Amino acid sequence: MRIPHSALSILILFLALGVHAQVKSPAPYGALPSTRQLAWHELDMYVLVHFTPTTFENKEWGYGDADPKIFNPTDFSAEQIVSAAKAGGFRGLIFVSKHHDGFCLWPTATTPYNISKSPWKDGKGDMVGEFAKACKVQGLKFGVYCSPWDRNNPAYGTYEYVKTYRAQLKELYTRYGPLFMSWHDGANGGDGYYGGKRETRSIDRSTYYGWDTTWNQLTRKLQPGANIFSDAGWDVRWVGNEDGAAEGESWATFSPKPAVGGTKVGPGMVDYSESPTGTRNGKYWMPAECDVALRPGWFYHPDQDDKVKTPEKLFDLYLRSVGRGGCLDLGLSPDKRGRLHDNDFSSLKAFGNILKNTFSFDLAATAIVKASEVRGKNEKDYGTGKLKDRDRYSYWATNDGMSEGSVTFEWNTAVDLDLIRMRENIKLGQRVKKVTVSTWDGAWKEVASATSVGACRLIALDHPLRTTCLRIAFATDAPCLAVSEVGLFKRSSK
Ligand code: FUL
Repeated sequence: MRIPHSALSILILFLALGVHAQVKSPAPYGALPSTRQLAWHELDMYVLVHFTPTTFENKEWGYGDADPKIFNPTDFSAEQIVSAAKAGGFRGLIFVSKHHDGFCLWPTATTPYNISKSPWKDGKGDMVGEFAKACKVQGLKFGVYCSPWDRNNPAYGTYEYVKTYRAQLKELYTRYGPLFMSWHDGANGGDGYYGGKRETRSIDRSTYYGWDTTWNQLTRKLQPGANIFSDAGWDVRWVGNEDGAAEGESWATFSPKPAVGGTKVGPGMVDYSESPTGTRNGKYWMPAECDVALRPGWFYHPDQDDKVKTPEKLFDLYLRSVGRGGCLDLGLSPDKRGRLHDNDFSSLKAFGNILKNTFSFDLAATAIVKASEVRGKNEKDYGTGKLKDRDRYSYWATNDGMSEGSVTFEWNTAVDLDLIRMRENIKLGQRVKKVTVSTWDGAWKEVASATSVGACRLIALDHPLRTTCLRIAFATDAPCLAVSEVGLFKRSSK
């Protein structure tokens, strides 16, 4: 029987598709990130800018009684601050639109204690707007921090103030375009000016603010792309310290527990003991934000001009935050001019150069790469080429039932490397529980190891390694591996 040519082509196509159809894609494992969290992971680093009357008082926490007239920057430039962040490789900026002192940096209808009472731009300025605009122009994402604690507001402690706080968020959410983050601090209640009463007011953190209502009815509705940051999420958790570092073993998954004596979790109400590590196979996808200031304080103080973190220190923090699957949130402190000091600018720029030069050349690209196995022998969808393509969501996978696997890299001539970057396809969850790095020297010799991987794991070797053959072995509790990147680099000192 003669089969018509067209039917034959269809048959061939069908068989070809059939072969691939046999390989089902891996099932997701455990808690998974949302679209807004995936976008957050892709940022890696952003900055947090503190600039309020507190800067002009040379304090860290304004009491709420500063005269708005002292807020008068002589040479404010959102462009300068945003361009410094950009030169440092930061992809977003959060502006402290209101700190604990209660002064609103935008012309709000919710309190007279705001920027319209300052001489800056004759009371017609809007600093939140200036930062939002500069970020848009320079391609950085924009977010806001609005302190729940307000040491100026006479109504603080009553329901009236909660309504005011919500109205402030509503203004911020509706005036400045899409936000990548809404940042909610845990510092709450205590002494303050409170409209002249100068007293101590305490609130019940678990009931006072009504966070569920605020976040459900305002944040999620008006800014669905904004990640909610607090001590325990909803989207991003505080890492539990202000040193900018997660633990060596760090999971994006987290099962937050109430602090001792409490019943709820939320801003200022969490047992921080697991915040730096997260919870392996935890209930929620709630990765760690690692916050730390470029200077010792969050606000500018002239006597800290020589205490700006060096580019090398920033790179070390990068390894401990981004390199442990979190994001680095670096505090920037404009001075009274409304600009970053030269020392801050130079450090950021030099750090950005180190990052660029370190990651510009991937030695994995020049290697012959072999995997212990490829899922369904389907090189096209799950082969080792996916490890090098810089797509965070394409991946090399093993077959189901194969919870261990390795990739080897071989070069004709020896290469020098001291930094290994690995990523999992986190759309399928955080799966890897162990990584072992070995070189071949007549036998495999282990040179480094790690536990968690997730969105990014950087292993910095103590000494540069000269080798022609490197093996990276992974293990998981999930039915199979789904690794999206292995990059091999040599650190640059500038
Ligand atoms: C803390 C605040 O109390 C600090 O003043 C600063 O804003 C920092 C980022 O968060 O908890």
